Amino acid sequence: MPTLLFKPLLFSGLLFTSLLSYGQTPDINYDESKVPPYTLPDPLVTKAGKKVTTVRQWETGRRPELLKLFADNLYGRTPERRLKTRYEVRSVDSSALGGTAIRKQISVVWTEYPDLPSLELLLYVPKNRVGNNRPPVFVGLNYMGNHSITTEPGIALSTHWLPNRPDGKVVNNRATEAARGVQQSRWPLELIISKGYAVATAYYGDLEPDHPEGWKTGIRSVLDPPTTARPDSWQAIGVWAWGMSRMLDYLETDGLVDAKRAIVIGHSRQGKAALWAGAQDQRFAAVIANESGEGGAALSRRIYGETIERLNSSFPHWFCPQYRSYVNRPEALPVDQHELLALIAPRPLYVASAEGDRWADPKGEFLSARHTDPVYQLYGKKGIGIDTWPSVHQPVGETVRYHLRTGEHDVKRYDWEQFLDFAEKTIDRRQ
Ligand code: GTR
Repeated sequence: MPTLLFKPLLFSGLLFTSLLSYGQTPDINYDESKVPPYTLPDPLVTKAGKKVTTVRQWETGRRPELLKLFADNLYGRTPERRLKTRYEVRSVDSSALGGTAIRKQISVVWTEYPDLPSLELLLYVPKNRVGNNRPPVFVGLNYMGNHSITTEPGIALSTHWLPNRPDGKVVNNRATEAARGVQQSRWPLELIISKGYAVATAYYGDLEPDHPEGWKTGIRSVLDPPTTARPDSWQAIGVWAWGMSRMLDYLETDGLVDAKRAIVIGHSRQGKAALWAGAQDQRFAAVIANESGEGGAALSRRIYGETIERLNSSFPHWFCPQYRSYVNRPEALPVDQHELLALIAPRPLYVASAEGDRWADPKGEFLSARHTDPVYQLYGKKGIGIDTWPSVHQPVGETVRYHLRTGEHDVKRYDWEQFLDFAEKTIDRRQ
């Protein structure tokens, strides 16, 4: 039965793909002079047309209204039912990373569903934290398994489904020993630990493998499956965001870190998920979205790079069915992405772009961050503060910060250096 009912979703994805191949969808625009004019909705004006002028009006009226609009139209509704969990500590190594860190591996087991893959957490905590206070913690999902973020041999090789790799390091959708450290450049642990920050990560496929059938072996197989096929049914981005909140639930129970200073972070599709997690779950003290692009930080109404059409035809399992109704008409969306970013206010927010990542529309990401300023101002905070898109390696802004890095779509040491500096200037001051 699940398979049959899921077919309409897949079919609509195929339909959009075929429309594309018949040329009915405009080509991807990379020409700044061809960006059509657009008007953004005002985050401080309610659906009923009332102007929001106080924090109270924002928090009790407009903010919940916007959250619901994003659930209804993009990410789907996050189920309220809690899954029962058991935390099983698998290992503790108090001399990891050359003696500078404590490394812990914890399985989050979904006790009502013994067949559901566990969420495998990997936690690194610095030992050098000055002043004996507990460290803030970065919380983010990784793409290739915990074993991919470092070559430290004590890390359990993921046993869950992984996308095959042309280099033969993942075969038959299972990791091999050769896959250790394949994404270590994205997680400069020594740097993060040396600055006094902890890191908690897990493989995003533990929550839902990233393909259209992935829900069948993930959280959605037991929690609001797509067989209900509502326009606002949650999909994979919603599940990944939910999973980061479940990581935070665990961290609240672990005395090694300060869960009140948790920074949710994500790159690309995980940047979209991190923004949605931070918007919904105000326990996250700060949010970092690296090159999150369409459906993330980038403005939908600005036609440059990836479009709603391409996003949904390539990844029919990411966003709620309703989002597809905005293909080729982003102006009909009742929200735009600056309003998602504004839901982070007054907490620190970092939006990062790369020059070579035109697909994600770096300028659209900047403008989106810029247009949160009025909401941060309500709280007396300074956001981006300038209108001109900065040149490369010129970070701008205060509580909302932005940079454009040279190079391609990736997470680089430069990005982490800025994120760490930002964290130090914002949430780290709050002890
Ligand atoms: C792309 C997708 C982007 C971004 C990226 C990624 O193919 O079109 O929106 O999510 O994948 O996650 O690396």
